[in-house]
Amino acid sequence: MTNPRTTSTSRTAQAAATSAAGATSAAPAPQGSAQAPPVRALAALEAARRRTELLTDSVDEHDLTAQHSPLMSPLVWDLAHIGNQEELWLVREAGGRPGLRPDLDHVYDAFRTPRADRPALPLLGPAEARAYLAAVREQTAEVLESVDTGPDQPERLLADAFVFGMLAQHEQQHDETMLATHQLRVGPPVLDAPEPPPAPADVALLPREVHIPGGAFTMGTSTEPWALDNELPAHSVEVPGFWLDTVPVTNGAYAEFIAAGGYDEPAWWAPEGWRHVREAGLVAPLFWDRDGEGWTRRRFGRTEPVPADEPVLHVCWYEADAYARWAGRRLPTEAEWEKAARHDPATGRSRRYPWGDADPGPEHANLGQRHLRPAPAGSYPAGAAPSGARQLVGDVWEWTASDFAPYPGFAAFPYKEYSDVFFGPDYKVLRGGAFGVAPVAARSTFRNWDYPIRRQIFAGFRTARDEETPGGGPGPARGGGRG
Ligand code: AVJ
Ligand code: FE
Repeated sequence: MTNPRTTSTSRTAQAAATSAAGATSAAPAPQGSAQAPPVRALAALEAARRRTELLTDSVDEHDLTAQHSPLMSPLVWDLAHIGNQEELWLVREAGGRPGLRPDLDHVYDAFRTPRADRPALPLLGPAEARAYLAAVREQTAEVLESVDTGPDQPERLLADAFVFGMLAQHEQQHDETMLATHQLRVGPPVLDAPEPPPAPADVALLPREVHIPGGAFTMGTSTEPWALDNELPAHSVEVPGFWLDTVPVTNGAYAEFIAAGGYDEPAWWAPEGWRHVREAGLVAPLFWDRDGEGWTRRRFGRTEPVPADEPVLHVCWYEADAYARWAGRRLPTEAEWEKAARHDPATGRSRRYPWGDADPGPEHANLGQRHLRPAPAGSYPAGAAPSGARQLVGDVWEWTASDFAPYPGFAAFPYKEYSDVFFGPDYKVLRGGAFGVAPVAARSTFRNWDYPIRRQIFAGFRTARDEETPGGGPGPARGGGRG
């Protein structure tokens, strides 16, 4: 392709679908992948790069360098930051090479300059940034050919090709961030993708909630080779029995909360949430607009009616928390969420994914930007957890009740600025991953976090209740509305 910016939008979207599947089509394996570490590493890095190109080649120079929201970096900052982190951690630190542009470190250090101030930095232009990423990737390929990535390699960055997996996940996380920038960008649509499959026939028969029996389960992991530091180590957690929504809360259920005056009733809101909702003037999820009695939403440059049966998206933690209280319920804790997503009561062990240990396929979960929206609530029966809960991985990030905290025995690796500096009460944990999360960065142990006021991330939620709390009862799953 000579000029990638002239490719049709549907072709670019198909490219995302292919890249997402490409990195993860390995045969099931109990731990990690059946592929040898270097093969898996190269495939994961290449899949990430195809997606980076899709997201940055689909807009013109102006859109690459503009700031589309003070919450986000210019796309061209994310682009070169991807290359700089690869140079820093893979080429220099793990590969022991001098690197290409150590002088760029301070420009692309996320901690030096907050997102709102990044347009003022002396950034590489789009063409320079693309050339820089290509040059770094050449060195990465040389490092991969010259090092031992076997499990017995004593250098921890290299064992099981961890640093390659870490950088593939880092690039994919910034791809997700850039997808959020695309969603915030105002202008004609440039991304396109096939619609997710319609809801399966049994959706109307699903119970509204599933029961997770009480007892200990293994949270976190000490064996997943590409797990990031905050997922380690595996440890036992006692979780009392509870009930969890079978599916995420839907737009239809959330619209009932709005119609019932949910945004005007302080009793439903945490005190700081009430202050925020008043000050910011929130009345509905981000990107929603009134349309007579109903609602429309803007999605990647298109305006459409809000689909009632789809998991709600672009709500902040305070909105999720208020909805749950209105519904007579609460958000699940992080431990409850992970137990529901991993614990197999038949064997007593924790799975890699809700459906088992096999890497995610298109039948399991809505991941990898194959689609540009969540699938209807109740989709992906093949991805169900042992409890019967669906869509725990994929579709929408799910807010949990929990603050972001280290597990017992946590040790920062390889740098404190990935997780360590964020631990504490300022951030709430999100789990499961959304439609724009790559399979390589989606696991039942993966932890995401953000401020409780943030709505630009692809976040929804589901609700829970204690065994002793009345509620639930019969009736179809409708995403945790009043039953
Ligand atoms: C895990 C999504 C909160 O974007 O701030 C990217 C991921 N860390 N580069 C973020 C990350 C460093 C991180 N989140
Ligand atoms: Fe980063």
